[in-house]
Amino acid sequence: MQPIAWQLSLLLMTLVAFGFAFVAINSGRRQDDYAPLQKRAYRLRTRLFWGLVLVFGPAMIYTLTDLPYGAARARTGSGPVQVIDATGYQWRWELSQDHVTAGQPVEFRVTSADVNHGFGIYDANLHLVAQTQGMPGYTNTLRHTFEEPGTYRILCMEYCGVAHHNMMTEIRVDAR
Ligand SMILES: [Cu+2]
Repeated sequence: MQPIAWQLSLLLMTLVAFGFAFVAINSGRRQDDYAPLQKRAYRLRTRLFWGLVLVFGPAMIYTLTDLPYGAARARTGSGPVQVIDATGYQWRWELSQDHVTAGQPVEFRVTSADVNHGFGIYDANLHLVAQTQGMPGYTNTLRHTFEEPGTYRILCMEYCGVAHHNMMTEIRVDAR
C-alpha cells in the first residue's frame, strides 16, 4: 500500500510541477504601468508583510521551544539516566519501575503489546509534560527530566477500545 501511495504522490507532484513550469514559461514580464495609488498600496502591502513576519516569527519560535516532546528538555538534569520500560496493553500500562528521582534524566522506552496507544505524562494539574506513541513491534524513546517532585499520571492519548479511559497509571517523583 505504501509504495503505491508514494508512486501516486510522485506522479501528482510531477503534474503540479509541470503546471507551475507551464505558467512560468508562458507568462510575460510584468508591465510596470501601475497607477500611483496602486503602487502605494503594493508598498503598504510589502511593509505589512514584513511587519507581520517580524512580529509573528519570533513569537512562533518562542512558543515552539515549550512543546512537550522531551527533546528540548532532555539535556537538562544531571546524574545517571533512569530507565523505565513502559508497555501499553488494552487497557493498562505496565512500567518496569514507578518511581524516579527529580532532577535526574529519565528515559522511557515505550512500546505496545497490541494496538497503538498514546503515552502521555501529566503533572498534578493535568498539564501534559511529555508524550510519545506506544506502538506494537517498535520502541519509542522518550527522555524527560522531572524538575518537580510529586505524583504524575500516565494516560493513554489515543483511543484504543472501549476501556481506553481506564488506561491510567501513576509515577512518583521523589525529591533529590
Ligand atoms: Cu487508549
